[in-house]
Amino acid sequence: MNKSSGLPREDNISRRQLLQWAGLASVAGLLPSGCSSETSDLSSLPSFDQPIARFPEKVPMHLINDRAPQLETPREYFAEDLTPNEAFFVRWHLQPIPTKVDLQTWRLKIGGHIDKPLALSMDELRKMEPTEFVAVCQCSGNSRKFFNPPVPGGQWADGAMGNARWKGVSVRDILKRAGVKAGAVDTTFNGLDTGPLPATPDFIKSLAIDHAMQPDVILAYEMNGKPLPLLNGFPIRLVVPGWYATYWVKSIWEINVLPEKFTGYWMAKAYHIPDNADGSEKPDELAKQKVPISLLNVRSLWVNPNPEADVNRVLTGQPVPLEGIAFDAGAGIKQVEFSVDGGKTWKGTSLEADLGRYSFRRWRANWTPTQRGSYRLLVRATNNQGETQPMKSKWNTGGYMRNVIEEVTVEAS
Ligand SMILES: Nc1nc2c(c(=O)[nH]1)N[C@H]1C(S)=C(S)[C@@H](COP(=O)(O)O)O[C@H]1N2
Ligand SMILES: [Mo]
Repeated sequence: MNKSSGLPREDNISRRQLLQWAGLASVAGLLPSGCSSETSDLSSLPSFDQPIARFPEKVPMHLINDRAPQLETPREYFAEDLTPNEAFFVRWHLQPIPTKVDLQTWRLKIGGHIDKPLALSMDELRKMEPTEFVAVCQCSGNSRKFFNPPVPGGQWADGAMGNARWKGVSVRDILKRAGVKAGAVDTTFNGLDTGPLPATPDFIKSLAIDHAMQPDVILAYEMNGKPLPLLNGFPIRLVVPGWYATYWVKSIWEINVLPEKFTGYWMAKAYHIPDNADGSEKPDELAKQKVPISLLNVRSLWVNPNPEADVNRVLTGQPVPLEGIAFDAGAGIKQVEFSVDGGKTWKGTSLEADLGRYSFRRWRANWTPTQRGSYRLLVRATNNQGETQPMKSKWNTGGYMRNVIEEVTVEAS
């Protein structure tokens, strides 16, 4: 266990372990032909101080951890509005993770404080009225590697997020079928992963019953028009639009309604943030009151120029196409501005097609550098509630909710 957070240990990357996992996957018949776990000579991705690995159903991705798998989406994929399933980031806490699910025997069980316990097959779920929308799935610890002073946990750059079209069944419709009893308080969601020891707390998250009954909280069986990859939660995962991905429980097999608040480890201890407006604290003055993380804060990220490139060269007098994405918890992006003078003055960008309030919103602008030299470009999003991004980064021990204004340096010649 990790000393400070109590979260499962983040092992050092070892090739032996990667091969073990790949071996396990191939035994389960999951490793498509041509897949390899070699960490060399796999792709032409730009330099990044993280090894590259190829897992079943995935393109080569940045390997943050291999047991349990944590794979980061290379930034290039954010040039697409919908993140391809094969490049969608992966994060599991507990090993073993599901490597095979047989839909013949798989059932979704609904129990607890309800009138009628259910065990639904995938066919039955697919017969129910579907709901479909685009939403960002972002890990609470996205961009954690930029925290200063550094904090323990997966050292993600900005690729622990993805945007997908999710299709599935409202949790509400399922709970209505089961008949929620009066006095229901919480709803728990349990994935097929269990952990190596009986004492390891099972990965179970909960939503207040009123939240679970919101029509856009769904059990998704499709992602971008296809079944979910196993690593992203096949056969169904919870989609909680606007909320951090820790609630988006993968490979769900059990839902329970409780007449009291759920107090399991993953709600009572893990993924807590300081109980203040921006979830921040100081390294030498840690917050005394903490609360479970919930809504995404507003962010904008550069796609071009690329902050992870070794160098971005541009020419004076030539327009530079600026491009990136912005998103928030669902209020919607009002405007995205950029600055080329370190934040003294800001110019607008144009927002592209609106794919829905929970989606990435692409922005673009042109900028023509007039003088040679180094420029620090900044980008700042503001949502429809007036929330925007801070100039100075916030800090917390969890390494959560980073949304400082992102900068990228370009060299004009
Ligand atoms: N069953 C299960 N679901 C889970 C997790 C997990 O460890 N087990 N991790 C959560 C966290 S913290 C994140 S960031 C997302 C990652 O989703 P992805 O792997 O599809 O990108 O899954 C969430 N759902
Ligand atoms: Mo996460």
